[in-house]
Amino acid sequence: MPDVRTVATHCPYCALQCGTRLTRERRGVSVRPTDFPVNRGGLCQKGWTAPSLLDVADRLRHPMVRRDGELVPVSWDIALDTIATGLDRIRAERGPDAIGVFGGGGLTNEKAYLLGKFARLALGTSQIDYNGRFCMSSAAAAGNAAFGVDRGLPFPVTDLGGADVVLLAGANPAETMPPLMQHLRSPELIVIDPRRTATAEQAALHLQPLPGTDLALALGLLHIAVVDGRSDTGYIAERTGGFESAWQRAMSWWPERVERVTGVPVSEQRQAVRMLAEAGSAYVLTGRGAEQHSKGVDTVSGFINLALALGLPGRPGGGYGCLTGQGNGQGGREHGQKADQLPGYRMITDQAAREHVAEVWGVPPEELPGPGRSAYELLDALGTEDGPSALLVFGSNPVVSAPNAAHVTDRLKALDLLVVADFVPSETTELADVVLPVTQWAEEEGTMTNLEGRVLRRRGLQVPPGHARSDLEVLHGIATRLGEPGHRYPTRPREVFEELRRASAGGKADYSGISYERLDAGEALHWPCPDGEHPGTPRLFLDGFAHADGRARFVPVEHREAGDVPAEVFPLTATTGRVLAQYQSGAQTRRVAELNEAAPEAFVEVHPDTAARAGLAEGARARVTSPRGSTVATVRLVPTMRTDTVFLPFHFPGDGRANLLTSDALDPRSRMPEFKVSAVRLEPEREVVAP
Ligand SMILES: Nc1nc2c(c(=O)[nH]1)N[C@H]1C(S)=C(S)[C@@H](COP(=O)(O)OP(=O)(O)OC[C@H]3O[C@@H](n4cnc5c(=O)[nH]c(N)nc54)[C@H](O)[C@@H]3O)O[C@H]1N2
Ligand SMILES: Nc1nc2c(c(=O)[nH]1)N[C@H]1C(S)=C(S)[C@@H](COP(=O)(O)OP(=O)(O)OC[C@H]3O[C@@H](n4cnc5c(=O)[nH]c(N)nc54)[C@H](O)[C@@H]3O)O[C@H]1N2
Ligand code: SF4
Ligand SMILES: [Mo]
Repeated sequence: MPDVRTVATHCPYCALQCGTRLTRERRGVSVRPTDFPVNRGGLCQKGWTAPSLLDVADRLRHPMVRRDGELVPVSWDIALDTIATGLDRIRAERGPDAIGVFGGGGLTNEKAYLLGKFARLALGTSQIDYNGRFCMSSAAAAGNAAFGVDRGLPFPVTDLGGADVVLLAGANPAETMPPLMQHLRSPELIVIDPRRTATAEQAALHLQPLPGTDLALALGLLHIAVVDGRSDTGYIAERTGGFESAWQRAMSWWPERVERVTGVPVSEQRQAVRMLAEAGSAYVLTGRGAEQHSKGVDTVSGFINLALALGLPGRPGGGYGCLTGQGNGQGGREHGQKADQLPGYRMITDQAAREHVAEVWGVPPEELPGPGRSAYELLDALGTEDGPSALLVFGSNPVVSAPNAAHVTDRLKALDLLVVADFVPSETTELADVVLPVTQWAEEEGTMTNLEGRVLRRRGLQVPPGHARSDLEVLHGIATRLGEPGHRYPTRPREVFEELRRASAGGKADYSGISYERLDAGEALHWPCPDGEHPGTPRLFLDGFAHADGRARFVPVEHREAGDVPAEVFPLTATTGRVLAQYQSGAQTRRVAELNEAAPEAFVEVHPDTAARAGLAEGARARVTSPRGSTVATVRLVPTMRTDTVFLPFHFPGDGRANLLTSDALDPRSRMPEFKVSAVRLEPEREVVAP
C-alpha cells in the first residue's frame, strides 16, 4: 500500500458512492467532493466528516483473543492459529456446516468474492449469507422476476434529472442520499411515506399510508390507471407478458377500498396516477420503506406492475429502479456471499453455473456446497442442535441491526467461536472470541459497484495504523492454516478482481470486460461489460428485457396483512429507518463527534395526540413495547405523524435498539425481515425498582 499525498476515491458509506478527493495535510486527512456525476460537487455531512473515521481514538489496532472473559491483544499468528484450531475442531466434530459466515454489503467486490470462495472451499460450508438480505433482497427478487435481471437502477442517476415526475415509494433520499436530491429538483415528486419526511416536504404530492399497506396502494394505483384508460396498451402488448393475471387481482382494489386499508384519500390516489400518466418522462423508485416487509417482494412487484402498465421500463426517459443502500449494496449481491448464489449473479443450484465457477476455482463442481440459510435464519440457528457453532462476521453489526435483536444476541452468545473482523469496536465485537483489526476505505484498494451498476475504484491514501490487515489477508491467513493452497486466496485486490472477472464471465452480472486499467483511465463502466472493448451498459432493457423472450413480466400479487397486526395490548404501529447523521448500526458514525452531536440518542417520533394519550410530553423518556421486548427512547412530538404510527431510527445501541421491537416475520421468497412494521404500545419509562 503506497503512502501518497492525494487520491481520488469515493465516500466510505452509502450506495451513492459520491466521488471524493482525499489529501493528507499536516493536521490529518482532508476530503473534498469531486465533480463525479452522482454528487457533482456535493457531499452529505457523513461524507464531509468521513476522514475522522481513520483515526478514531478506539480504532482496533491489534488482534484480540478472549482469555478468562477478557479480550486481550495478541499477535496475528496467535489470533489466526486460535481461529484455525477452533474451526478444525468444530468441523471435525460436527461437519463443515457447523461453521457460518456473515458478510456485508459494505465490502468491496473483491472482498465479497473472496469471502464466498473462502466459505465454499476453505470451510466447505453452505452456511454463508450477508446483511444485504436485510437490505436489497426484496427488490432483487422482484426485479429478477419482472425483468430477468436485477440492477438497482437500470439507468444512470443523471437520467432522473430529465424526468417530469418521479414516484418515490418508501425512500427518504433527502436524509439517506442527500446529494441525490439535486437530480430530483426539476421533476415533480410523488412521495409515499407514512411520515412527512424531508423528502416528502419537497414533493408535489405526499401520500401517507399506514406502514405495511403499500401493496394495497400499488394495486389501487394500477386499478385506477387501467379503469381510467391511462395504461399503455401498445407497450403492454409488445413488451410484456402476464398483464391479464395481474389485472385480475388489481380489479377488486377500487379506490375507496384502498383508502379504507391505507388511509390514502381517493383524490390523492387519482392525482398520483394522473401525474404519472400525463408525464412525458416518469420513473418509479422504491426504497426500504416499501421493501422491508414480510410481503416486500410482492409490494415491489406491485410497483413494477404499475410502472409496466404505464409503459415506463426500458424506455429512454422512463423506468423502475430500487435505490440500493450500502456502499457496495449492488456489487455485494453479485459475487457469491449470498446463501443461494455464486459469482456473476449465478444461482448455486444451477449445474452450468456450478461447473463454470468450479473450473475457475480449480475444483470439481461436486465440491461446491448447495444453498445455505438466509441471514436471519442463519442467526436464529446459531448454537442450536443443527445450526452453526462458529460464526465469522465481516462487515456487519447484527447485535444492533438484526431484527428481533435480543434473541439474535442470545444466539451469538451461544456460539463456541465468534470471530469478528472490523476496524472499530462494535456491539458485536464485544461478544467475540477473536477480534481481527482490518483496514478501511482510505487504506486499501478495490472496487465498488454503486446504485446505478457502475463499477468504481476505491483507492488507498495511507497505510493503516497499528497491526491492521486487509480482509483479503485475513481470509488468506485462515485458509492457509486450514490447509488450503495460498494461491487460491490472493491478497492483492487487483489479482482477486482478475479472477472475479473470469468467474463472472457469461453470468448476469458480467464484469469480464472491466479492468483496473480501464477504470483508472476514467471509463464509466456499468455492468454487464462482457469484453475489453465493450463500452458497458449504462441503460439496460432499451432493446429488450433479460427474459428469453425479451419481454418483461407482470407478476400477479395480492395484498395481505403484516406479521404483526395492532390490537388491544399493542395498538400502534412502529416503523423504523434512518436519520441523516447516523449510518446503520452506528458503529462508525457514533464515533464521529459532529455526527453524534447532530443525532446523539434514540428517539421516537409521535403525534402530539398519541403522546398525550400515553401521558408523554416532548423530551420525555418513553418505553415502546412490542410482543418481542421494549426500547427506551426520547419523545419527539411530530404533528405531521399519523396518530396510529410511531417511528424509531435503528442506529442506537443498548436499550435504545429499535430492533428489540422488530419481529422474525420474513418474506417467504426473499427472506427479508419485516423491519417496517411492529405492533407496539407506548408508555412513560418507569424505573424498574429492584424488590
Ligand atoms: N444517513 C443515512 N443514510 C443511509 C443509511 C443510513 O443508515 N444513514 N443507510 C444506507 C442504506 S444501507 C440504505 S438501505 C438506505 C435506505 O434508504 P431509505 O430507504 O431512504 O431509508 P429508510 O429510512 O430505511 O426508509 C425510508 C422511508 O421509509 C418510510 N417507511 C417506513 N415504513 C414504511 C411503509 O410501510 N411504507 C412506505 N412507503 N414507507 C415506509 C420511513 O418513514 C422512511 O422515511 O440508506 C442508505 N443511506
Ligand atoms: N430496524 C431496522 N433495522 C435495520 C434496518 C432498518 O431499516 N430498520 N435496515 C437494515 C439494512 S438496510 C441494513 S443494510 C443493515 C445494516 O446493518 P449492519 O449490517 O450492522 O451494517 P453496519 O452498521 O454498516 O455494520 C458494518 C460493520 O462493519 C464494519 N465494516 C465496514 N466496512 C468493513 C469492511 O470492509 N470490512 C470489515 N471487516 N468490516 C467493515 C463497520 O465498522 C461496522 O461495524 O441494517 C438492517 N437493519
Ligand atoms: S450521500 Fe452517501 S456516498 Fe454521498 S457523501 Fe453522503 S454518505 Fe457518502
Ligand atoms: Mo441497507
